[in-house]
Amino acid sequence: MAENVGEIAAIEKQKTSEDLGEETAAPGMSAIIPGWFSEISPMWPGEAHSLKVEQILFQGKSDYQNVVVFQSATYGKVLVLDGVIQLTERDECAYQEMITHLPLCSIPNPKKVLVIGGGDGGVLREVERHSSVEQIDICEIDGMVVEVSKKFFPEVAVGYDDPRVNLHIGDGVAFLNNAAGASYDAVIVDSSDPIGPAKELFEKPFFESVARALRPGGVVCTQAESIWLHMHIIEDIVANCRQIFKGSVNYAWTTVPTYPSGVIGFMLCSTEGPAVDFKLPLNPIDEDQSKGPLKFYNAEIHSAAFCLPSFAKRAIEAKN
Ligand code: 4ZY
Repeated sequence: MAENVGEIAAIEKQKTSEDLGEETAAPGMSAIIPGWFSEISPMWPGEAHSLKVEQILFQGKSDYQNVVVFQSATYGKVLVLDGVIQLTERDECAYQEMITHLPLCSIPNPKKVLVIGGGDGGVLREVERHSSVEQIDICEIDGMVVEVSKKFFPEVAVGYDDPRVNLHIGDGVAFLNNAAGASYDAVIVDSSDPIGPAKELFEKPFFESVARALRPGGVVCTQAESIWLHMHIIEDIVANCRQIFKGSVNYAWTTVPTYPSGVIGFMLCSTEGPAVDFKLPLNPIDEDQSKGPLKFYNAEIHSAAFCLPSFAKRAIEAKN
């Protein structure tokens, strides 16, 4: 870990947008218009969302991916992994609050929670709003993501300050395989896209490991891509989850303006045991003002997140 901090200090440079012309070829930083960051990926061919760059704050290469932080003109600081926007200061609340509170508000008194991925710490910050939670384990593969978040995104990385958190830097698949069976009330999988280090987190054996680690009636919420771009991926996830999770299996979605197509989805499943109705939140979030008010999540948006456009509803129901 200390090695990573040194690496960050060594490669950190103060760059202005004028420098960007020569940065266009840099891995993980693709700009089609000078002074702009454009998100180009085979995961969304033929389109590229762009943000105006004011200053590049950090560029590094970890053992797993390229890591970039830049100051944008309108979305605050932005974290980019392998050329894909992971969070912006302006809209991170939507993703972090929804991926966390959709599962945790669906079961009474969650106590033991596992986060896979989520190295920026934002999901931890949200889990901590639940006073019933006694233990939060997090397994993030890339130590550089944790260090960069602590340095550039303190309001997100604040999640690491809670004594209930146990951070493990390592492979989430191996961590789950070594976890005791039936040990977690909830597992939250905050992954990047299924190319690169997160690929295995979308595959059937991973979902089997999650189900094994959950107690009866325990819940999982995984990042499950965009209905506009990735219906085929979603259909595969749904088909696998229906085979593995014998409680409920539901798809929900929300808006995140800086994610591809402006939306992102979540797969929510429960294991056999006490029934879970994900559409009806039953566990309130504590009104602890020291953590600041929720910016995005509320009980109405929780239930609404499960209402799908007809094309997505048909495709998902066909997997029943
Ligand atoms: N970690 C959340 C996330 C997932 C997918 C994409 C961006 C952010 N593309």
